[in-house]
This record gives sequence, C-alpha cells and structure tokens, in this order.
Amino acid sequence: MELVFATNNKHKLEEVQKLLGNNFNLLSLKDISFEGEIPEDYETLRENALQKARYIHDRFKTNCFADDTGLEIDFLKGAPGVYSARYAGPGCTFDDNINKVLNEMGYAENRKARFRTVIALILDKKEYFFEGVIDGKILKEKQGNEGFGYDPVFRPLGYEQSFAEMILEEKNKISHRGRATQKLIEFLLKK
Ligand code: ITT
Repeated sequence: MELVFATNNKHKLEEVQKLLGNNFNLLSLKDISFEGEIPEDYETLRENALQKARYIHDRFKTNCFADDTGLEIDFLKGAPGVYSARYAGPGCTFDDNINKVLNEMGYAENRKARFRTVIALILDKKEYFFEGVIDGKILKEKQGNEGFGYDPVFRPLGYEQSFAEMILEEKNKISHRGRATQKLIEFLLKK
C-alpha cells in the first residue's frame, strides 16, 4: 500500500519509516515533488494534523497521513503544547525552544511533562485518528545528542536516559510517535 507522510520534518520521517518497515510503501513530500510549507492554523493537535493531511490529499488525491505533536509541561500549564515547533518565535531553532523552556522552568520541582502525537490518516477519502502519549519529566539541563526537538531535556517515566540518549529504535518503542504509529500500523494491517 502506498502512503504519503505529509511532513517537512526529516526526523519524524526517519522515525516513522523505521516503524513501518517494508510493510508499506511510504512516500515523503520530496518523493511526490511537493515543496513548501503546509499550514497549521489551529489550536489543537487533532485539527492541525487533519489540516496537514487534507492539504496534501486535496492536491495529490493520494492516501496520506500527518502527525502533529506537542510537549505539554504541567508547570507551564500545558505549554508549549500545540505551539511546540515555534515556541521561541518564528525561525527559532530546537536549541532556542529548549532554552526558553529551561528558563521558564528554572528550578521548579514539578517537572512533569508528556509528549502527545496525533496522527490523521486519510485513506480512501475517509479520515481516521491515532494518538500516542508518553509521560516523563523535563531535565534541568540537556543530555544526549540523538533525536531532535526537545529530546535532550525529556526523560520518559521509568527510564534513566533522556530521549536524546537513546538510539532511534529504543525511542520508537516507547515514544508518543511510536505508540501512535503502532496504532496506525495495526489499523492498516486489518484493512
Ligand atoms: P511537520 O508539521 O512538517 O510534520 P513540525 O516540526 O512542524 O513538522 P509539529 O508541528 O508537530 O512538527 O511540531 C512539533 C515540534 O515539537 C517539533 O518541531 C519539535 O520541536 C517538537 N517535537 C515533535 N516531536 C518530537 C519528538 O519526538 N521529540 C522531541 N521533540 C519533538
């Protein structure tokens, strides 16, 4: 089955490609010669994921899915949440976002946080959603060089390492995206 993953984030593409393996023919935006930004105008992960999937589906009429992800930090009342990508402002880097979070958290004791991914799938013109969550905490400083985004400051509950200290396969086994993608795979295999 051929499926387009509507993402401009090469790290997400690599993680999901690894999970889907050879069961499906995963195409990137590059593979379908789409260049450009996909709008994300909403205030929920679900609406943004659907907007991204519909944007590509409307143009290419292909089965496709998109992922919208947020880091929810209790001490910051759920921020950066749906604004995780550009938390430190337009054009910011992963490091800018991490530094903003660490500054805002200071030495706060309550460091509980979770990553949440919602995948929106459009298959044969019907829309489906899959969600994955991983609980953890925000570290006081960066640890590790793997992964991307907020991985260096997120340690999943029950583990001694941050996501950025895990190899991709380890992160995929327990991560928000890994869990949401696993649900997507189970659904697709039943089709
Ligand atoms: P697409 O919309 O093109 O898929 P994006 O990077 O803009 O790519 P999101 O809108 O879902 O994706 O933004 C979520 C941001 O949250 C992302 O830019 C990262 O900074 C962060 N993020 C997402 N998944 C993450 C993960 O697995 N580990 C660490 N940080 C992550």
